Amino acid sequence: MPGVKKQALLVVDVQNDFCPGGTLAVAHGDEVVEPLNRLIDEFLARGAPVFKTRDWHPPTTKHFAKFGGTWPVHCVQNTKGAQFHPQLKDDPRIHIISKGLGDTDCYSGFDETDLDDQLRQNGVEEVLVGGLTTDYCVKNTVLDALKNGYRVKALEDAIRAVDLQPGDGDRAIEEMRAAGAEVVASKSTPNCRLPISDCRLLPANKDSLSD
Ligand code: VGL
Ligand code: ZN
Repeated sequence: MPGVKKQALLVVDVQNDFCPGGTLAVAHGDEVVEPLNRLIDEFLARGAPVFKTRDWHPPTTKHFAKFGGTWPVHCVQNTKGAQFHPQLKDDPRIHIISKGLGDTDCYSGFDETDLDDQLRQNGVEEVLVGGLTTDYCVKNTVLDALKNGYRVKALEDAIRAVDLQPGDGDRAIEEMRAAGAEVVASKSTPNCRLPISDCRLLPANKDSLSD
């Protein structure tokens, strides 16, 4: 249908270690779960693709401070900290993308993964991105998606920042916007149980009609 972009939802790193109680906990990280669950339901209901990325590090990696990197040990493969938040919707139709498998930081879901191939195979033109963390993996995933030619909507109420330096999250939002991402409220995005071709007629989705 002309003017309608095929969308995918990208849920970035909503894992225990980035949530309160985790080893790299982000303030209010768990608050992204509710808006993202709503969108996961909506996307699945209209047959649109949903991707979850996960940080999936080996026990020894230069990503961790104790081996020369930046971060406390987090999201080690097959540990509880690497599991998705227990309340985050699970469904066999959701594609899982594991990243950070070696010594490189891999802050982007596109870094050393087949995410771009999978999006292309699904005919995706626009991605909605939410999750953790605003200033690292969300930002880098958004910037790479733009570089790879996708339209991007960053879900402002469904992301949270590490804020190693105060203001990092706000600066990351400005960087994403400057690079061409739209920064939107998750509720302004398609929210109906009709196929996308009917969904676009609802007032809440008028923005997906323009271009
Ligand atoms: C992330 C720091 C280290 C992220 C991953 O998911 O944003 N941040 N590893
Ligand atoms: Zn990491």
